[in-house]
Amino acid sequence: MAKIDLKTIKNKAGKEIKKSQTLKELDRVFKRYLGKKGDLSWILRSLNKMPKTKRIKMGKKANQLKEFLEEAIAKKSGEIRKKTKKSSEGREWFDITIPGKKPVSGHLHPLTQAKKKAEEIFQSMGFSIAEGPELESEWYNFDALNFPSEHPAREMQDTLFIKQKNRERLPSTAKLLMRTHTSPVQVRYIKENQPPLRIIIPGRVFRHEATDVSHEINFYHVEGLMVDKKISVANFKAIIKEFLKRFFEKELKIRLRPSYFPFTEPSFEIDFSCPMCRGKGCSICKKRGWLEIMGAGMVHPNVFKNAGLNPKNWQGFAFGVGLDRLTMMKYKISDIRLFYGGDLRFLIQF
Ligand code: FA5
Repeated sequence: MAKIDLKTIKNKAGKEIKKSQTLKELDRVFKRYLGKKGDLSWILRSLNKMPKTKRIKMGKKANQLKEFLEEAIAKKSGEIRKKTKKSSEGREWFDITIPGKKPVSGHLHPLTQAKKKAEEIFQSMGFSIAEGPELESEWYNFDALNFPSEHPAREMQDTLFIKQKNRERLPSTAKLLMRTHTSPVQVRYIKENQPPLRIIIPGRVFRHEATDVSHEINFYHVEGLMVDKKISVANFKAIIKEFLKRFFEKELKIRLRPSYFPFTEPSFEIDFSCPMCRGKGCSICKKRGWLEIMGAGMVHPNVFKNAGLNPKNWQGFAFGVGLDRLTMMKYKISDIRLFYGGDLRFLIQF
C-alpha cells in the first residue's frame, strides 16, 4: 500500500463521505480508510515502529482523525437513512398513502375528430362513406373529371406528379400522381354503384404549394356527391346548411358565388358568414364578413358519361370542402401548419 499522510486522508475521505449517496458507497469509504486494510488503520498499526516522540505526536493526530472520520460517517449514514427511509428490515420504504400519478391518456387528433363528426352528420342524412387511392392515375384525377388535356385548368391544382419511365408515352390511365382532390372517387364510385346514391369521400390530398397559415402541401378534403333523377341546387343548399349548422353547432348564413370547375356546370364557391365575428368583419375573414370554404356545382354531363351513365337520365350535385380550414374555423386556429407539427402543447387542447 502506498504511504499516505494524515492530511491527504482527511481531505480525500472528507470529500468521499460528502459525495456518498447510498449506505453501500459510504461503507466502501469506511473500508478504504478505517477498515482492516484501510489507509488510516495502516498508519495506526505502524505507530509502534516509530520513535517514541514521533509516535506520541503522530498517534494523537491519527486517533483524532479516526474519531473525526467515524463521526462524519455516522452523521452521513443518518442522513442517507433519513432520505431513503429505510425500514428496519432494510427494504425501501414508501408511503402508500401518497396519491398516485394519473397516467396521461391520448386522444384523437383534432382533424380526425372533425372528420368523424362530418361523417356522423352526413351518415345521419343518408350518405355513405366512400374511399379511394391517394396515389391516383392522371385519368381519374383529371381526364375523367372533364379537365381537357394540356388545359390550364390542370394547373389550378398544383400537382405532384410521380416520376415514371417513359412517362410521356404512357396513357393517362397509367400516369401516376398524388391526388389533388378526392373528386376522382366520384367516377370510381359511380362506375361500381348504380344511382340513386349519396356519398361523402373524406381523404388526404396533396398539392405542390408554398405553405402559409392557410395552405399546406398535404391536407384533407371531404367530397360530397348526390345523384338521383331530380336533384337541384336547392337540395345542395339544404344539405350543406344542415351540415354546417351541426358541425359548428350554430346557425350560419351561406352564400353561393358563381365559379368554375371543369367537372361541374354550373359551378360555385360557397362562403359562409364568418363564425368568429358573425359577419361583422374581422382579421380572420379579412374584414369581409364571409369565408370561402368549398367548391361545388351540378355534376357535368361529361363526368356522368365518363362514369358510364347517361346524363339525360341523371342529375346530381357535388362539393369539395377543405376539412382543415373547416376545423380551423371551428376551433379558431390561426395556422394550418399547427395540425401537422406534432406539438403536444397544441394537440392536448382538443
Ligand atoms: C377542389 O379541389 C374541388 N375538387 C372541389 C369541388 C368538388 C368542386 C366537387 C366542385 C365539385 P379547391 O381547389 O377549391 O376545389 O379546393 C377545395 C377546398 O380545399 C378549398 O375551398 C379550401 O378549403 C381547401 N384547400 C385548397 N387548397 C388548400 C391548401 N393548400 N391547404 C389547405 N386547404 C386547401
